Amino acid sequence: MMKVYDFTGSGNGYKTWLLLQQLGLPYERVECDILKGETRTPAFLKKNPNGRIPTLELDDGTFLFESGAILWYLAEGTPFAPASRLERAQTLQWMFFEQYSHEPYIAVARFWKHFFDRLTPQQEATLPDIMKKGYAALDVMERQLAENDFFVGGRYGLADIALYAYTHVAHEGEFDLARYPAINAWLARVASQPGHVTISHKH
Ligand SMILES: N[C@@H](CCC(=O)N[C@@H](CS)C(=O)NCC(=O)O)C(=O)O
Repeated sequence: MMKVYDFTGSGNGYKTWLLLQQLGLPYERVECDILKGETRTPAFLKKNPNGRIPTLELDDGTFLFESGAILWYLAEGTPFAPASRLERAQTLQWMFFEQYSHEPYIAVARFWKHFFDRLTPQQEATLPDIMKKGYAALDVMERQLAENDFFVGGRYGLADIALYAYTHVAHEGEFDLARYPAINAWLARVASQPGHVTISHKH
């Protein structure tokens, strides 16, 4: 059975097992406490040299890391990954956007505010810039979703899973989503997909 190395509350981890749930694939979830450095041990670095969750262990013992790569591997040949060349590229376009322009700001602000009681002086100093860039990513999403029900091809797919993970908990990073009607309507559409489970799902 595949194993997902994960940390409770991680949006990156959530992406992978949300898709596994929706595909109806069995998996074992292995909790790794990143706050205690459990992904930085020599044993874990043999699984993922980058020392992070999510990491997927395949049945043959191969390890895959990076949530986007794991999503792509799991979705290949299923309706979650589009078949056309253009829609595949558009899916990657939004997944790269998520990793470069969205996750580094929205996930980081949420991590600092949700997992720690107080910020370090350095975090306090960089937070305004992080929030500004997070809002810029939400503005981009709002523009796309004002015209489209889902990110690619009018259908729920990998790009939606990748972007849903941290957008739906952005309020935990104190982002105000009230000003984004199209994002809110999309969040509800994603949450109503068959097999959807929440980030606090009990495995
Ligand atoms: N780009 C990576 C980011 C993975 C990542 O940052 N994981 C965090 C938790 S959400 C982690 O494992 N941090 C522990 C550490 O850096 O030691 C992905 O999408 O999988």
